[in-house]
Amino acid sequence: MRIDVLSLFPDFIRQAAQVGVVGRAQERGLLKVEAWNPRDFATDNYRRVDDRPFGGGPGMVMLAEPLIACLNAARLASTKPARVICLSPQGVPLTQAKARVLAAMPRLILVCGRYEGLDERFLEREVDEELSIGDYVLSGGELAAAVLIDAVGRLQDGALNDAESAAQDSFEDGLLDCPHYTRSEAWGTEGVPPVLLSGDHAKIARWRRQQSLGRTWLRRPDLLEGKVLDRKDAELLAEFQAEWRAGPGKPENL
Ligand code: 9D3
Repeated sequence: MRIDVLSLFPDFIRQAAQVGVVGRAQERGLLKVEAWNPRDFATDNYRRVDDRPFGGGPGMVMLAEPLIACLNAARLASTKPARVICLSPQGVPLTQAKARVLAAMPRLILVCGRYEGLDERFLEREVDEELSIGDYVLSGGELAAAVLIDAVGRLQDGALNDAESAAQDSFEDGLLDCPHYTRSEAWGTEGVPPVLLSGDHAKIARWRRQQSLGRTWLRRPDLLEGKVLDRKDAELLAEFQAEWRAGPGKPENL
């Protein structure tokens, strides 16, 4: 898969795409990330990429022309058909389901906004969809693009080791992950749920599933909303809820 990114901070994108699983995917030839700077395609003497908004008001808007020229140059770098995505606070939310769809595409071109945003006509004419990464305010689209590249890059065939396998990911079955523990010099086994030290693998699997269900209920009840639990899961959650209501009863204890 190929991902081209239009950004006024191309070095940030290049750096981000060299880290961890995504960096390794690039080294393995599973993914190619290339960054393009719209400023390199500005034609005036000042290399301007922004201007004041029609109608007045505070802030600046990204000019269409440098973006169009930059997009055309990026398109010509490969014959693969590309889906053009703008990272924007006005976009539909990025989800794991969306990441899976995008990961199966041969090529994406990501457009990162700065200032107050892009000229709406560029969005209408050149952009296929707008994506947001959540309901908080960033100062530009670059971090959001890095998030999308990470989510999509790790889904490329061969990007993950067996241990990292995407199948066991928290969001792949719509639940939060269970707590994890390992050896500690300072704490020994203090505070480790005894079941994890019991060696009873069926009991351990049951405990982990119950923790996943319980934490999802406490922290992300929205994830349980549209979900039908089978008999076993419903039982595990009911038991968790009973214990939680009897016990300290505070989410911060989880
Ligand atoms: C006047 C209101 N604006 C500033 C507070 C709107 C605004 C413009 C541009 C807010 C943020 C941005 C820059 N953000 C992104 O480019 C962005 C983003 C985000 O802010 N949150 C979540 N996902 C994304 S994807 C791109």
